[in-house]
Order: sequence, then C-alpha cells, then structure tokens
Amino acid sequence: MRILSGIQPTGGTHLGNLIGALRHYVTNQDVGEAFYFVADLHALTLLPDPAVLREQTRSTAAMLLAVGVDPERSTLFAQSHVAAEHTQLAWVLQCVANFGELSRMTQFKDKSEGKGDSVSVGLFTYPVLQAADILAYDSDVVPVGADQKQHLELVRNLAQRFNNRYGDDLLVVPKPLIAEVGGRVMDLQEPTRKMSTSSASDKGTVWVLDEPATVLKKFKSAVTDSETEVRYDPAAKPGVSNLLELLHIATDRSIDDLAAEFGSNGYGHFKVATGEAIVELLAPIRTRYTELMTDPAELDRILANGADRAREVAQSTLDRVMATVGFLPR
Ligand code: AQP
Repeated sequence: MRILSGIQPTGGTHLGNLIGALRHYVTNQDVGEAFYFVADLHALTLLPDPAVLREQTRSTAAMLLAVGVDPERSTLFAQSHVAAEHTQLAWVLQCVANFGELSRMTQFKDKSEGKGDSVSVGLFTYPVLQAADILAYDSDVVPVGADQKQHLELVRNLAQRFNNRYGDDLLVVPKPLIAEVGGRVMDLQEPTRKMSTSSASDKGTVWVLDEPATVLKKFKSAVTDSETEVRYDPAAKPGVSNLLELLHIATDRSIDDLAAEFGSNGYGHFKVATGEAIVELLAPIRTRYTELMTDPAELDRILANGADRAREVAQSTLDRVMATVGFLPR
C-alpha cells in the first residue's frame, strides 16, 4: 500500500496541521510505503519572498522529521525537486479536468474572494497539481485534514475519468484518510472556523513552535460559550468540543471521561489543563526541531535522497501516462 501526503511551507506549522495531518504521517509510515513532501510548488501561489520560501521549505522538512517522519522508513522530499514529473502530469490532468468543477472548489472561492480578475491561474489550477502529486505515486491512501475532502474528491474523479477514457486501472484511485476526531482543529478565537495559517488573528492559532507561555495564554483566552458545562457537542458548543478533542488527543483519555471529570464547574481549570497537555505534546517536537535546524546540510541531504527515490516512482507513472494518451516515444 502507498501512502502520500504533503504540506505547504507557508508561515509555520500549526496545531491543526499537526493533529489533522502530520501525526498520521508518522503512524502510517508503518502501514505501507510512505511518501511525504514539502509542497513548495503549491506555496508559490502566494508568491512568497524567495529567501523566505527557501528557509521555510527547509524548516517544514525539519518539522516533519521532528514530528517523527523517519527518512529510513519514508521518502521525504521537496516537491520542486520532482517538479518536472509533477507538472507534466498536472498538464495532462488539466486537459481532463473541467473549468466548472475547478470553479466550485471552496478553497479557491475563499482564497480568490475580492481579487477579481487578478487572481492567479496557479491558485485556480492548484487542485489539479495536487491530483498530479497524488496520482504520480499510485497512492492508495492520503492522510489529510477534513478541509482537503473536496480536493480529494476531485482527485478521485479525475483518476476515474482518465481511466474511463484510456483504460481501467491506469491510475490508482486514492482514498482520503481523514480522522473523525481531530480532522478539523478549530480556531481558538473563532471555533466555528478551522485553525489556519491565514487566519485574521494569531491568538486563535497555536503554532507548534510557540513558547509554552504563549500556548498557555492562547488556551486560557480560548472562546467557549456562556454555559459552565464541559460537554461534547460540536454544533451547540464548538469551542468546548474543540478543546475536548485536543485534550483527548494530547492525553489519550476518552472524551467521555474528560467531560465527566471537568463536569459543570466552569471552563477555567479545563482550559488550563488543555493548554498544559498541549504544551507537553509540543515540547519534544520543539526540542528535536531546534536540533535539526542546526544542520541544514543534513536536511538537504535527506531531501536529495528522497527526491531520487520519488523521481524514480513518479517518472515511471509519467511514462505510462504519456504513452497512453498518444505521445510519440522520443
Ligand atoms: N485546522 C486544521 N485541522 C486539521 N487539519 C488541518 N490541516 C490544515 N488545517 C487544519 C491539514 O494540514 C495539512 C497541511 O495543510 P496545508 O498544506 O494546506 O498547509 P497550510 O497552508 O498550513 O494550511 P492551512 O492552515 O489550511 O492554510 P490556509 O488556511 O491558509 O490554506 C493538510 O492535510 C490539511 O488538511
């Protein structure tokens, strides 16, 4: 079984990325052959400063390693190091995708809002490049957060359409792996919105590299509701339910147990306990990340090895696709 997923090197890694995606990268590397990449081609849609993009690509790779991705058991690479294969496959898939379905992608609608005609074509075709990233590796399973569900559905549709046109089983139709609990970590200040790199206020986003005191402060000021009962009910009590999910994940105790323990005594103690559990969860990751960042040459070496392995696999899929659609062999 092949497992593949990617993360953009944009603005730091937050608790949503860690809990919705990265921790599943680690557990899944024992389940099958895993490919994880830093999505720097995708990050270019925001046209970051070149030096910042380089720095964040390395630091995102260090974050994946710090969380527990093991380069001996997984292929870790930078997407741009396999850019030729990913973008050539993306071109073929762009010819299979249609304008209407891409226009319906909610992430595109959100991110292009207010930009009119100046919105970049890269932002529009982003999900097709994502399809190429996934299909190039014959991926069976893609661990992602719930926000990627619609994009994954598109990837499945494109693979099926390609197979219907050119022959069954040419492309593997992947399945998203979205955790029921923790698949959508909510903003601490606006618990009806997902925690996000681009949210308006930094107070609602917990960064993996935040100092412990900052993490605690963010949890203490988390928005809840006007009741006093700690109860799991995401629709009626989104703030409390988000904290309960986080505390459950950080402590491995059941949500029912935790709700019973904190009961109806208000939220103060509950918020502090959640903040402290998250501080504990993040501490070893921060330490390991700091160590890894002292040796950029080693990070580059790991990424170079990963790219060699990734290119081998992606090239073979690309060759198959190119021959299938009717291009002459060189
Ligand atoms: N709030 C979240 N809860 C659970 N999973 C999440 N992911 C993102 N936010 C949450 C998952 O993290 C992985 C990497 O996401 P990305 O490459 O899109 O990185 P990002 O730019 O940091 O993501 P954001 O925060 O969602 O940025 P914006 O909002 O600016 O686009 C993916 O698997 C994603 O599902």
